Amino acid sequence: GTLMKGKRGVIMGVANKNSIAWAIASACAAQGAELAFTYQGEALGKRVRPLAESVGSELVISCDVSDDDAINTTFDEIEKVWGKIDFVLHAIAFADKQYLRGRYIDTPRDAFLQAMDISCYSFVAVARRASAMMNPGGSFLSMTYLGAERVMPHYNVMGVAKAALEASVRYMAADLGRDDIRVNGISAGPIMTLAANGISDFRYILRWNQLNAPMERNVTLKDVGGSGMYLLSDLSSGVTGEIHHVDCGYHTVG
Ligand code: 0WD
Repeated sequence: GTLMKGKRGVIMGVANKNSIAWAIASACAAQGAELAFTYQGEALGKRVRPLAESVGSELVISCDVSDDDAINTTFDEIEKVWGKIDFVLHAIAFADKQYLRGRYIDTPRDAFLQAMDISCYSFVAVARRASAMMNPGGSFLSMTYLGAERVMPHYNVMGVAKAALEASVRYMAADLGRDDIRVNGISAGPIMTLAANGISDFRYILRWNQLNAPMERNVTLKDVGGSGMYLLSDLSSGVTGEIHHVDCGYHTVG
């Protein structure tokens, strides 16, 4: 396809081929988008580089989003090569695994702040820097989960961080709308990725969703890839400040 021909975007948060970021990146590349990738740490860099090369990407940059200097340096580097960009995917979250179990109220201050910093504030910091080099018609997208809206077992501090992320999406959409830049989130159903592995009883959550979702199955990487491509492309040109559920309908019943 050619739906994203002529568009340039930055993909943040690929850890491996099962990452949601990679699914969305592949869908965008298949529609002709030109991509840059950022990753956290050299261990992941080794996994990301071949994936990036497979879609013809030459911009593959290390960026720890808890570091403002790293964010600025990364986008400076991209600006030097491309000048302008058209979209950014933020598919990054982190909370200390130790607190993705047990009682939410036992979350210590430092673990709370770290989850908020990496899972919510980083999207704001990225959008501030990246919007300064974004063409009109641009699009920002982040990833969230139903645990932002309701209590889900073990999601705990991440649910609170995702609630803040979803509110951020709405405020960011208000800030950037006049520049014809859109900001949205996808609330994905559970998918077995590296990050999901950190949540205890994740297999049980997958099974529960499969049994109870209207579509009687779990969402696939391909499902999320397609919806992500839509929100990053001009197909969704009138959509902003939206949290779009891609969960086989589970949010309507669960
Ligand atoms: O069921 C799921 N997998 C769902 C995931 C359902 C709904 C939402 N999501 C969200 C996640 O919360 C996250 O925001 O989707 C996003 C992508 O997650 P993923 O694809 O499930 O997970 P993964 O493939 O592990 O990629 C997330 C990556 C990290 O991987 P690990 O597992 O090593 O933490 O986020 C990156 C890292 O590569 N990351 C960072 N990148 C830059 N700077 C940082 C950081 N400080 N921290 C984590």
